[in-house]
Amino acid sequence: MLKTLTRLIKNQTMIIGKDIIEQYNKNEVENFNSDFDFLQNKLTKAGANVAEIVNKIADFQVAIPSWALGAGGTRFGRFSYGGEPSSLEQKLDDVGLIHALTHSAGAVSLHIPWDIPSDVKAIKEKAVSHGLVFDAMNSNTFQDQPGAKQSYKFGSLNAANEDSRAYAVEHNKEVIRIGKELDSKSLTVWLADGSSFPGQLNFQTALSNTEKSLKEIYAGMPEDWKLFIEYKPYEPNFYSTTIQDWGTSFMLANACGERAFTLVDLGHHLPNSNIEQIVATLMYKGKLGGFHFNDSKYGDDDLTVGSIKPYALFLIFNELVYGMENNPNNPYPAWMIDASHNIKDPLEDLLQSLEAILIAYATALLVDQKALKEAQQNNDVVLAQDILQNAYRTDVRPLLRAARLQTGAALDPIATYRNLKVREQLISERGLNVKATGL
Ligand SMILES: [Mn+2]
Repeated sequence: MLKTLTRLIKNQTMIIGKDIIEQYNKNEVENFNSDFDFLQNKLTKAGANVAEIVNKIADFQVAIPSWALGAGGTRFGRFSYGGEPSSLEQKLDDVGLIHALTHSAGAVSLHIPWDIPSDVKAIKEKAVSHGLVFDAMNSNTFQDQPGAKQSYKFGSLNAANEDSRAYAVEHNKEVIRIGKELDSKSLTVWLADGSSFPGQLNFQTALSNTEKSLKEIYAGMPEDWKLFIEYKPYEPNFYSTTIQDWGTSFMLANACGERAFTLVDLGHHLPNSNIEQIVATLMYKGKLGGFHFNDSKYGDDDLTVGSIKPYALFLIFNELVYGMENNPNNPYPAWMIDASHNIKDPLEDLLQSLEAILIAYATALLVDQKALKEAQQNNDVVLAQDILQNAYRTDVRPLLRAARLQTGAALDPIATYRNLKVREQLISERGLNVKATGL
């Protein structure tokens, strides 16, 4: 049964063809049609352009990071998941499976040195075969690699030790070199740099060292590249982090130049931060370059997108949609899921995250911006809130399914994934006790 539904190509790689997906969609298309007709009528009557919204959903692509395909861990332990990808090729295959099921994950974000391609040409061909492009490259100066000539124990770009700083700058330049070969166009820098005890660091020296180092990296980028500077308030350092918040990142991006931007990671804020306002502020200044999706209850929990605070996610998307329409000075943001999964099947978790992202995007597209502006102008607080919540409370899932039907993706990606026994097949191909590289 399995063999007839999935195709094995020469190196035993599982791919899901459009014909197989079509076959599964047939069972659900009737239910879909009635749900979609109902919603389409309702939205059209309210003045929405449904076809345009469906096209926008179909076009929305989120990069999958290479480290999200294996089971993540906590500092207390890690529980492996069978069939994890143990090479860059297999990681691309996994992203390819997600993309085949959703047509929303057409990009992959690599982490260096975990994913240095040994054969660039073969890797590029593999990506093309899955319809994938290489999004932002990620450098790693938060851990020492075997044989490292300098240590990042006391910082990298901010380090008091000049040799550590130079070593970290050189690593970022190496990441750019690899990224250029893969036709990536951006570099994301996230630093663990900070201090765990008062007095450990001179704040101004650390900041000044970071600025100088980032400027050197920026100067080493090709003209058509962007630099994304990611901030985070704490962890792994618990007293101070040198790039602790959006303001610090924004300041450093401005110091570097016009192709440097702030990157917002949803989990990198103190509890109850108004992230939607941060998004609005950055887009107003044309400086929101990258976006990392996840969800959290307390800190950088890296939970499935939309699993804890779906309304906050909607409000954030409302600002993103507003900014994409009203801030032409802001580049189109680079979207990525930045989550780490400890107990779920990583691929199912990514499918859930993609669904949550697209739901938030679709509901934000339903916000009647004209009516909202009027309500704000009239100081009609009740109406303004209602306009947002009317959009939020609309079940937009038929719009997502319409987009997937349009692109040949699965009406129900997780059910199709399970029906096709993808995980079982990955385990039989790769084994039960493999560990994704980098984890
Ligand atoms: Mn991140």
